[in-house]
Amino acid sequence: MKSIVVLHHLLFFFLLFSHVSSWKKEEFRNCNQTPFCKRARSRKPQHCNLIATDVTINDGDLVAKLITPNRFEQNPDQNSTDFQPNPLILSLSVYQDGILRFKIDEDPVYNPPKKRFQVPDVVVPEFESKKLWLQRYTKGVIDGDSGESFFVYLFDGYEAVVRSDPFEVFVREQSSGKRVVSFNTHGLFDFEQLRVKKEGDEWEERFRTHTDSRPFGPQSISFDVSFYGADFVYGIPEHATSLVLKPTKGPGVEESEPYRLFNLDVFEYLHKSPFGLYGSIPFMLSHGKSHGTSGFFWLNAAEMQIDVLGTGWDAESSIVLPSDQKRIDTLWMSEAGIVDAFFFIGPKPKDVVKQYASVTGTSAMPQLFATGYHQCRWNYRDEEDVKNVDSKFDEHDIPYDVLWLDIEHTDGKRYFTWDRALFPHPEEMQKDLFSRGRRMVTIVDPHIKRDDNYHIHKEASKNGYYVKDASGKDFDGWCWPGSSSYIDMVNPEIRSWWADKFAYSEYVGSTPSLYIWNDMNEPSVFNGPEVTMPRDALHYGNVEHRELHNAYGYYFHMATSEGLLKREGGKDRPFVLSRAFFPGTQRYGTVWTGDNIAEWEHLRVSVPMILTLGLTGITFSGADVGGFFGNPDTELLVRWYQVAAYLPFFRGHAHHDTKRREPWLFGERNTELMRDAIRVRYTYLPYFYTLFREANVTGVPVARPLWMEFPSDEATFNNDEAFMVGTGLLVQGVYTQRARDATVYLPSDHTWYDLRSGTAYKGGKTQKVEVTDADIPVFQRSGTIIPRKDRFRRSTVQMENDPYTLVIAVDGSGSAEGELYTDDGKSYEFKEGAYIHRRFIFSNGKLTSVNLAPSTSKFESDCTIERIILLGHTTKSKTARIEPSNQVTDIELGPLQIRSGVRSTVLTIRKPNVRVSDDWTIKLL
Ligand code: NBV
Repeated sequence: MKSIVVLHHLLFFFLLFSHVSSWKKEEFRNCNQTPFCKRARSRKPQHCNLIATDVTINDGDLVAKLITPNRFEQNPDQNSTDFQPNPLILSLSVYQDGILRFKIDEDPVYNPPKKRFQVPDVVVPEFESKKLWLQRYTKGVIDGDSGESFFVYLFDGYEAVVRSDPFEVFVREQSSGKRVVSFNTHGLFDFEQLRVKKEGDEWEERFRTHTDSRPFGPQSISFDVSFYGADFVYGIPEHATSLVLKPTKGPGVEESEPYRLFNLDVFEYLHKSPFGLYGSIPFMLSHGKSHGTSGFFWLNAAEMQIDVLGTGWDAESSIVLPSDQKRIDTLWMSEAGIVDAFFFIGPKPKDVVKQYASVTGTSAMPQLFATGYHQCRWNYRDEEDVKNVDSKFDEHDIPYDVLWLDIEHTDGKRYFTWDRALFPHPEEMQKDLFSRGRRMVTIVDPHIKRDDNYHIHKEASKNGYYVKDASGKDFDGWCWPGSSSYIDMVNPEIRSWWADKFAYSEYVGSTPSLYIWNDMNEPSVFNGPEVTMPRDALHYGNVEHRELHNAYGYYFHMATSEGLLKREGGKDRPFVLSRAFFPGTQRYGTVWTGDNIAEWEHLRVSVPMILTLGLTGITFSGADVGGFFGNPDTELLVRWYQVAAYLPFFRGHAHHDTKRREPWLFGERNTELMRDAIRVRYTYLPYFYTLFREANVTGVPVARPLWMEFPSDEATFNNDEAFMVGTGLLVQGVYTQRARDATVYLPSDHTWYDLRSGTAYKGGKTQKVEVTDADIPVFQRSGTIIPRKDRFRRSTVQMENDPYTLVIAVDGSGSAEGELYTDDGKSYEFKEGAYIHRRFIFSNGKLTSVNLAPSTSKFESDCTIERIILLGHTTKSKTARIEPSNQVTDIELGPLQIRSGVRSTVLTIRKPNVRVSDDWTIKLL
């Protein structure tokens, strides 16, 4: 019997992987195979005939009923089960800083068969305190309307309008009447109300060999959203596609799929596709020259599909809209849930990301080590392998901070255990790494092996902690360990139990320098429909999986992150990498873009994917360096290091079938190139850390699309081959073989300094710059000051007391500004004000360091500034005086970069040796 089972398992894995050599379209549903999507997509403008009525102010919200005017004539029998449709309830609230939230749900008065799912745990509690308690609305008629409209104040110069007939919600500028963003302008709103199943209703849905019982029938919602003054729309990750979201429907648009948001484990994904990947964030931004930036966010965790409608898609409709405003229309469709929607008025790009962050939270402040380089592979085989890889980094003088272990380190894919034959001394191994300042990460996936001798399974099944199948039994699916069940992370009590599993006493073999990686949390179920959990599976509170699918991985990540917090008594900041994500993920950790391929096009698409994540709240993200599947040729691998060194999360990773590709395996020259790329990253860590802090406070991402920094420079709007790191660095990726030059657009009227040679370029132009194998073009913008640590060390820990270099790039008026943030790099004491935060201001030949931290700050550092590099400074100073000490120091020519072989020299103030924590001024004489 046992051997038959084993054979069956083998056959299963053979079938699973033998035929899957690349992305298989037919394994995933397209819109036509997804009935709710097909229905919504086929509706014509003005389909919706709802009107808003019975408007009142209730608990600070504007509340209205949405009714079908002639519903009584259609079906006067209110007691009949097919009495349809019932009025819906609209409630609209206004929040500080230009945020409008509105919800549309069924009215409980009509006793719908079930309460529809509203996503909890995403909106941060502080958001509620920003609500502006509405007292009143004004009534009026908009030109050419048959019904009334209701106006409420939204923000300085902006108002929200609920139009009664036809029903529409929009935001407009008060003075000009110009619209910003609107809902149901094209009348595509549709809300399938829950009802009791009647005889003859066929609610089951089939896809390939799977049947979805759909016990609650159709319950989808769809509507149109329009962005005004928009040249482009962005956001809604995760798709491997350009930064700008191209139209998916409309005249001249090759009929394509809508952008799908459905968390899936997609094998060998394509580098150009609207299909859903591992995570979902239903947040779209629009940007244009006239209005600026605005945003729309739909908090909903069910499958979603979104069309970007090309100009002229509505040619046949009779809706008249102002023709003096450019517009992009979009269609949003979801399988279940409610309308819980947010408008963000911007009007600047950073305003919109801040507005979104005030709803879903800003990113967690990472520990300093996590911003360094990570080395991963599926798998580092055993303790000796680990020791060997670690020592090679030292032998080759390559800095790194974290070594990762994939699934093979466990005892038969039972997470929280070790394969003791391969890893007999896990604690010693971690301590040994840590003695050189390095950490380890192990993988913990959500599928739990159904093995009665496995303590996690025993407890979970005994306590009823698993997700249930449609019949109420523990859901049993196939994954790495074979037959597996999945913890129901939606329940806070279960999350707390899971979090306890990370206690050192529970996770035997773990130490404080061990951190966690959550993979497969879409969740991936090998034998499930579309490789995931059936939609009719049941969660805590009788919530169907279809209603919260996209949030499952988020809850798993949350519980794991809480575990790391708990094990340290809340002292240390957790580090947890997750593949699946949802709005709010940024509060719990880091994300990577999953199983990419070792191809140039995948290197290229990693940039817009990471920029999009940053725009939608998740700033700490990265792609597998080198590409997960396949073997990169050496040139691609080197370029990948050079680009990724400037992206927030920097980790090399590879599939077990690939050749080893640690940076020293490709000959001396290539080792040197990869070492240089990693070293450059380490020199910029003070800058990155300062930017992570900015993201932590405001929500503005570390890596930014050019248009975020140059919102009125149209040439930047659809550039996704270059990106900004903060306000100061422009990085131009190189994505082709044997590149000898690169065409770089340098925005606005700034001067840009090539950081390889110090050469100054004029902005507002496209420049052709030389490219060698040694690095990619990176420019510092005039007017900025960037802190670096240029001494070579082997990990972030060893850099702790190193002195800084400041690179000042002066603008036309001889001025520049920049910031430095630093703290203990690991604890939460920064929340109590224990940090150093300085603003450096250079003007009139004087550099001043101004304190931005509380004067009571308890964080101390003896770090000094050992060098100040001046780019574009023209006066011929020979010395500089430091105040208040009155000490005089030399100015001479020094090297620009720490990278080997670079000979360019620039004006340098040598050894001012002022402390970063002090107030001082350095005056050029
Ligand atoms: O755990 C194995 C891999 C992992 O290396 C990779 O990074 C994940 O994205 N995991 C997927 C499962 C198998 C992929 C074929």
